[in-house]
Amino acid sequence: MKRKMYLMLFTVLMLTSVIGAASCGTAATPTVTQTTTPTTTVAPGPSATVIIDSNGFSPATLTIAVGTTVTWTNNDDAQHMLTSLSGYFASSALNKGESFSYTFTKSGTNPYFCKINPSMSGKIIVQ
Ligand SMILES: [Cu+2]
Repeated sequence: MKRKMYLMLFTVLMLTSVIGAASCGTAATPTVTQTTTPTTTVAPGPSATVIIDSNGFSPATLTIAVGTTVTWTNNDDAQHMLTSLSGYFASSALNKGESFSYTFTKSGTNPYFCKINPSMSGKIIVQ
């Protein structure tokens, strides 16, 4: 009677270790097929939009995280030309419907103005 109990316990232990070994083998498979992502690939960061119209830049002050790409779109009939005071970016003269994008990689405050209408100014705060 006692011997039968040991035999049963032994069988259960054997089965458990076989299942354990099988699941171990399955879990190890993805590691083998895993590919390394090239370090040169830059993940697309968040984006933000500034609209240019006859009233100026909207929003005039925009706060973003490092890595954000800001796209200015001219919705005005007149041409506008973005110029960064820090020299980080400068667009060509943008006609209505045209856009200019710049990705901010450094934290800081970036004032800018319109070279065609210098009274138009804005600020991008990068945190
Ligand atoms: Cu302008």
